[in-house]
Amino acid sequence: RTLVFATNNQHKLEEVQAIVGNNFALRSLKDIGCEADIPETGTTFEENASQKSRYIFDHFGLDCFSDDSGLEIDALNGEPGVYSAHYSGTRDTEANLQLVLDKLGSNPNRGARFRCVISLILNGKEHFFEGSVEGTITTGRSGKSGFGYDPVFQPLGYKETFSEMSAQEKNQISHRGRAMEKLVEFLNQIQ
Ligand code: ITT
Repeated sequence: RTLVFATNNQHKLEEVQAIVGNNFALRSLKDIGCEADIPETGTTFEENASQKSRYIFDHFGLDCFSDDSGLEIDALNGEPGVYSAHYSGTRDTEANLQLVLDKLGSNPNRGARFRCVISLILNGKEHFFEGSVEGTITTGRSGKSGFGYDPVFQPLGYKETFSEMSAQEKNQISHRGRAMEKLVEFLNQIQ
């Protein structure tokens, strides 16, 4: 089975490729010649995930899935949430991360979660898969691997941030790993 993964985020693509392995072939937006900046105008992960997968289905007629994800911080009323990719007004990871640290300051309430919603369109029908991981926002950055807010996110029950973990360790407990696990299980059941 071949599926398009509707993302422009190379890190998401690598994480997801490692999860699906040889189970099915992934095609990127580049592979199908899609250079459009797919509009994301929703106010929920579900809406944005739908917009991305529907765009591919409507324009290319291909089976596909998309990932909309982000970081929800309790003390910031769930921000950055759907605005995680451009919280500071730019897509600069450093600036976004620094804004989160500045807004939290020395606030002792540092609870947060990563959420991921996947929209799969198979034969024109949409299915959703969700995953989340609880944790805390550290006071400074630690680690080099991963992407986005990984250097400041410490999952519950662990002493390391996502950036201090291997890709495999992160995938085992992450929001994306959990959502993808459900998607793979669904595909295995119907084929
Ligand atoms: P696509 O829409 O092209 O898939 P994107 O990066 O714009 O790529 P989103 O709109 O879903 O994706 O924004 C997700 C943002 O949330 C991402 O850019 C990171 O800032 C953050 N994020 C999501 N998952 C993350 C993870 O596993 N580790 C660190 N940050 C993450």
